[in-house]
Amino acid sequence: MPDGLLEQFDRLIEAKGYDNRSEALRDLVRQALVDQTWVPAGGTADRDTVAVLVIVYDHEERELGRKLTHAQHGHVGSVLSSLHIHLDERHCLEVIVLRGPRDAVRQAAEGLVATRGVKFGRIVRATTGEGL
Ligand code: NI
Repeated sequence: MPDGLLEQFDRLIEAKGYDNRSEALRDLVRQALVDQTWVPAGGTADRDTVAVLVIVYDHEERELGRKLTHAQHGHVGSVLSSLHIHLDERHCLEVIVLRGPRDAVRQAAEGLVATRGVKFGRIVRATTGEGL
């Protein structure tokens, strides 16, 4: 590895609080392997996986609260749990944990984020940890 690159890497891992390069490298490799399982062209469409979804929406707009709850019931095999927080009189934040075959989880998560009226949506493409 070029010296300049290694120096930058050492500064990065110190800033992130790693004890040594090995720890940091292990995390980078694991992250790359998890990311790879989510690549659409990968042969892992049926792989058991986990995703965490965060959405913020106005529950009074277009009956959105009801629609989003209805959509989650439609994916009852994938939705493991959800946490609902009333942020103010209108806005809600939900954290939804999904598990199941990769493409089913992806479809459920992306469908919820794409629901009209959702103001913020972020999907964390995670893993069951198996094999890492
Ligand atoms: Ni609410």
